[in-house]
Amino acid sequence: MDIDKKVQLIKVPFGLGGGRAGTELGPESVIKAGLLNQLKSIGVELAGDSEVDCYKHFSGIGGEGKVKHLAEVQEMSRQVSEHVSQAVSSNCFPLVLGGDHSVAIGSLAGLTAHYRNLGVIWFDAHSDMNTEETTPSGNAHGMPLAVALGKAEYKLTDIPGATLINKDKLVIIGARDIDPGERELIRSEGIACFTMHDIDKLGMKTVVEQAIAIVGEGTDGVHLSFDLDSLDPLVAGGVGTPVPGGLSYREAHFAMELFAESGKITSMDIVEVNGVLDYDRRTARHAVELAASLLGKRIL
Ligand code: HAR
Ligand code: MN
Ligand code: MN
Ligand code: MN
Repeated sequence: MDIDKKVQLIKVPFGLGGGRAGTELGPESVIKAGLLNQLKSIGVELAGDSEVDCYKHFSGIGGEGKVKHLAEVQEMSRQVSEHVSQAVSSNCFPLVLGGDHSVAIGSLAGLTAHYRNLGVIWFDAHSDMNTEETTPSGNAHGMPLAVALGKAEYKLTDIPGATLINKDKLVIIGARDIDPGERELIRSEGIACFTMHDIDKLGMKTVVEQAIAIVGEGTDGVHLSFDLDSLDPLVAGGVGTPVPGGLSYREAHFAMELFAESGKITSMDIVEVNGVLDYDRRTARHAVELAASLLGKRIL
């Protein structure tokens, strides 16, 4: 990133897009794990922080319809979009602390209001591309990319000022749990998706180079959305939907350093840290380290 940009912290204590209680504690958890001190120690200045006023209390009851808590997800996204948009207007780097991954709907909406050609890097065990028709769970955190690409009924363009993201400027990294409807969409749309298998074969260095080649050209901003479940559950077990066979801490950390070196990333989400399941805060501490590395922390 542009190191003289200040970071605007946007806390989104929202967990209704996921199926388990605890993700709404994510922002608090990541801050308690030392985010502010980390940023200070690497010389990143904080412009300020704001908290999105959303439904803080988890309710397992889903409500009507194919997607649980859709109305709440939509209202939260609209608000996150405003906060993110405001941060970009003030020439800040938005750092969004979720919350479950549905908060990224709001991030992407706020970003596309400013960047006409936004690139998106999506670290995740999942591909988050289910529609209302294909979702096996009804949980909105499995849908943000379908919303952003305009493939679901609920579309990013339902949020004032937003435009859809470009499927040719989206790269998924770390996937290993893809539903049938998502697989079809990834194939038919030709979306770049580096699965764990690809990472094993190519190595993280090549994967990141290829990702940067895709999003680095013809974009005016690049958002990096980091779902902590991209990490292996043995490393980061404090997430709601763990999937074995994930990224090592070392791979993820190296990827953040490489993206930092590219100077291309203009915003970031940290999502799916579950404050209840992450009883020893290990996952939150990893999140802090990874964010710091993306923002320019150097070992030497
Ligand atoms: N694909 C599954 C579904 O749609 C699981 C999605 C889990 N999503 C997240 N975000 N944790 O990546 O329900
Ligand atoms: Mn996700
Ligand atoms: Mn995930
Ligand atoms: Mn999850």
